[in-house]
Amino acid sequence: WYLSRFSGPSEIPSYSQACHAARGQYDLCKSLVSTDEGAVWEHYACQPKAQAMKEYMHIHVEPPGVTCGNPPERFCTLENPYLCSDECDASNPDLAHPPQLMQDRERSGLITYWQTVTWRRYPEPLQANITLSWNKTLELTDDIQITFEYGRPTVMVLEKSLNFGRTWQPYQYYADDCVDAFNMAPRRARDLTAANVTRVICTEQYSRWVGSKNEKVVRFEVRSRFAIFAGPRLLDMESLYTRMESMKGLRDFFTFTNLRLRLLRPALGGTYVQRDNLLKYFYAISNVEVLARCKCNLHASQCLYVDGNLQCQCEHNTTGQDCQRCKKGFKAKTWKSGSYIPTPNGSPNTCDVDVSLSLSDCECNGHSNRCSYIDFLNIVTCVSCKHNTRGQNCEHCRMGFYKNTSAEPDDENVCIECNCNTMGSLHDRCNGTGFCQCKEGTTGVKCDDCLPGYYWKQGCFPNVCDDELLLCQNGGTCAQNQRCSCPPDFKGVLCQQSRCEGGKKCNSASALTLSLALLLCPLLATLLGSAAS
Ligand SMILES: *[C@@H]1O[C@H](CO)[C@@H](O)[C@H](O)[C@H]1NC(C)=O
Ligand SMILES: *[C@@H]1O[C@H](CO)[C@@H](O)[C@H](O)[C@H]1NC(C)=O
Ligand SMILES: *[C@@H]1O[C@H](CO)[C@@H](O)[C@H](O)[C@H]1NC(C)=O
Ligand SMILES: *[C@@H]1O[C@H](CO)[C@@H](O)[C@H](O)[C@H]1NC(C)=O
Ligand SMILES: *[C@@H]1O[C@H](CO)[C@@H](O)[C@H](O)[C@H]1NC(C)=O
Ligand SMILES: *[C@@H]1O[C@H](CO)[C@@H](O)[C@H](O)[C@H]1NC(C)=O
Ligand SMILES: [Ca+2]
Repeated sequence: WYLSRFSGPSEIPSYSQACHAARGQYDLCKSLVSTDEGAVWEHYACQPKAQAMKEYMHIHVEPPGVTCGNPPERFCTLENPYLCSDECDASNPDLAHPPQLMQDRERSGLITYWQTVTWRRYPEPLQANITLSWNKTLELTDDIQITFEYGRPTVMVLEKSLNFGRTWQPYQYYADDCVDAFNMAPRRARDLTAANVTRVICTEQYSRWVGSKNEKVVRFEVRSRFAIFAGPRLLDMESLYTRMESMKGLRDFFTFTNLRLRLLRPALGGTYVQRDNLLKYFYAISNVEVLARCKCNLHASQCLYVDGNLQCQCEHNTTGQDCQRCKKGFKAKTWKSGSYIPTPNGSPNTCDVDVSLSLSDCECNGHSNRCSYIDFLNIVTCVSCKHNTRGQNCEHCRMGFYKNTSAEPDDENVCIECNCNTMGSLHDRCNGTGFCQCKEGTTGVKCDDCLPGYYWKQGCFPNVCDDELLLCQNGGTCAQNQRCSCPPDFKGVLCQQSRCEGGKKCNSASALTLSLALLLCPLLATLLGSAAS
């Protein structure tokens, strides 16, 4: 039943919230349930259905030139070793065997397969690597099955990567003689127990010669490992899921982002390599079946192929390719994967703004380690933000500071002082790029410069005189745009006014005498007056 749930063509439609109980386990992220207070949403742990992942896989074959047909080449088979009339020719679609034939849908019963060059270069080893990538973390739900035509390899390793191909680890070894090939005792997956289910084994089950038509498939056994917990017919999946929660490494064991097949020695059809007929030794793979589900951390019931990538359709206010983060605005609580327990619906561990639980999880970008709960706003906010920061998460800058957008949010110097010139600016605040607001006539990022037509004197003031429009007249000179310094006979802002008015004789030589006389007159008069009396 478990397998038919996802491997059959009749997938259950995703929109079916009414019949939750009738559906498979963990298929639903939420459902509307009626209570005394009306309909409310209930949330559950949820996971996408398994999919045939070969549809989405990228295949890379190494070394270059290992695929047959370039140049065209003849080959025979182990069953018909002396009838070498078959041909592989990459330039002829009917005779070509490119890698994508490992993942095509075979219509009308015609088997299509990728094929390598033959072992002409014996005794140099005939080896090939096949890397399968999804750019998505996946979880196996059924056996991996690799179908070999013309015999299965006698030595092979299946490897997996959990980090998009940066590092690899062996998943299972395959050999017709495990001790000889890998110095490992031969094991069978079905002999594993709960105590050693995640052990990497070498098996001889899929490598011994039984005739190339009798057994074509090499398996990585997932079902027999599941069966240790779920029973031989996998009826008790609940018990498997419960184990996945409690047993460290069990879930990770079935998790991967890439798979790699290292083909180390082809089928021999006997014990020895026949050097006189090397055209019957090669690898040919007609199908790679990988049934798996997207890893969505129990936060999504759907995984869609969007823009060439598998993407979890995250619920529970989570986000990310694997729903591995809380959505913005829902980070008051640390992110947690959903949980299979308690059965039957698990725990969604949603990222809602559940403030009562979140005080201990105080996120202040490193500028504070104290939060408090504001009851009427129902939010948790940082208190005593340091380093000139402020805000609910100390994510803003205090008045009079602006943010260095190239600095990390937790940088001590993330807020830069505005440093507005106190004389030239309207206030001490600046905008997001550090620009202050300037008074009239003032300019510059910090408002410490004057616009043309203004001069600086504890602020900018309009020019009194200059060399263009506000010229000092009658020979006066402009001093620092602040005032005209006038010749003795003239006065006024621009020296425009003569001092010698009313027909008096007035020249520059007598001006000083006159002004002295004018200055002395009252004094003389006083003196004369007192002498006369
Ligand atoms: C297969 O990959 C392994 C690991 O990167 C490498 O050491 C080996 O040379 C490769 N084999 C071939 C045939 O390219
Ligand atoms: C892999 O997936 C991530 C996340 O969806 C995406 O950003 C990235 O471009 C993908 N890489 C490739 C090579 O498609
Ligand atoms: C796992 O344990 C069982 C019993 O404890 C044992 O028979 C079996 O050989 C072990 N398998 C491996 C691969 O160690
Ligand atoms: C996401 O958060 C919003 C707002 O708090 C809430 O109404 C909604 O129920 C949450 N969704 C889930 C699935 O928890
Ligand atoms: C902003 O931060 C970056 C990175 O820390 C630093 O290199 C730069 O000097 C800072 N800019 C200013 C104006 O402080
Ligand atoms: C700040 O003001 C300057 C000058 O007006 C402007 O060029 C800049 O775009 C402003 N920056 C922001 C973030 O508003
Ligand atoms: Ca095929």
